[in-house]
Amino acid sequence: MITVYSELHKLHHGRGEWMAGQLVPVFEMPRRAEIILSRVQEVRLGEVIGPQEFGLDPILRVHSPNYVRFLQTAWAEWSKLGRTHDALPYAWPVRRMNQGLEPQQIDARLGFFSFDAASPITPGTWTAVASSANVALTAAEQVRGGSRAAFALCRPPGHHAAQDYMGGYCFLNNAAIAAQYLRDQGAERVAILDVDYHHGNGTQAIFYPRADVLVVNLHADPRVEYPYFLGHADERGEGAGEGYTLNYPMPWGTEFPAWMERLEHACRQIQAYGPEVLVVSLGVDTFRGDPISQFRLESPDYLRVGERIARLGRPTLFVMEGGYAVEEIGLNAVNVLQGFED
Ligand code: Q9C
Ligand code: ZN
Repeated sequence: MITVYSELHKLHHGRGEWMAGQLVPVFEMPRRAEIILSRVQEVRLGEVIGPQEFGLDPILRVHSPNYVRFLQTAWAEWSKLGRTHDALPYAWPVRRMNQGLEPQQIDARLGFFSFDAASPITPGTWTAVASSANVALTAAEQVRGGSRAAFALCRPPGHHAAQDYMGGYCFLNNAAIAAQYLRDQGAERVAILDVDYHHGNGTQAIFYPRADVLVVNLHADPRVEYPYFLGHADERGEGAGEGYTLNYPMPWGTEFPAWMERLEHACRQIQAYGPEVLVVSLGVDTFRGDPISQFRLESPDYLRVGERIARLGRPTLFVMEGGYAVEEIGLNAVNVLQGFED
């Protein structure tokens, strides 16, 4: 299968993220994508191509204009104050504080357009996130053009970003942008299967009222795990979208057999929906050795994951999301793709 990759991801390299009362070195680092690329090349998965430029239109089909403008200008506004270190928010509007009016000052804007302090903005962040979206869109074009599958080696990841907020290392929702693009190019029904350890709150929020994009999440229970405020089992969509959001929260310590039971159930729901295209939000932070996660999948398990997804028999776009056991991330992610292919 073809991999789409851009070196521009390296322009996004935060120094620290806020965790447990401390600024700690970022987990979401450029080396992640480099190791995945090396593994793609090592196993000769297929050709590696660069992204085409799609411009702002497909991004604006998912994200609000104000939010996109914020991402484009945040670093300039921040550095105008003489700040040379990464931009991070420190104050957020909560219940009964903000009526949706966009603030002017950069610290207020950072809080207004985010839900955590784990997603630093650096001088190259906009260029990197725009190129990550182009990577997903280019891979979507491959699938649209008749390929059985394509791999978007996206970095930064995207599934925590919603219409108008960043968070969880995510700025633009690459999978959602690709899914919307596939809809706009004529696919009647698209399914998104999110297997990242964390709930894909951004993707869920974007498609929550809609029946034309089925969103299925397998993830750690938000009662105990980030992103905490979305992804419970009783969230099933709203209005016309009711029944088209499916959540499979699992406890800390979940092992592969229990995880695979949920994947089996999820795949049957996807089969019944009958999507023209499948988008997989591919996180491998379900790995036992992941430094911020609590599931226990082993490297060979990822081959089985790919095999099961392949049995859905749909044109499939894999979009890279999380995974922080950096030395093993290439093996684990590419195992899914190899399992899919054999
Ligand atoms: N104690 C993705 O996998 N911080 N994002 C969690 C854990 C945020 C993960 C802190 C994790 C975001 C794309
Ligand atoms: Zn994750």
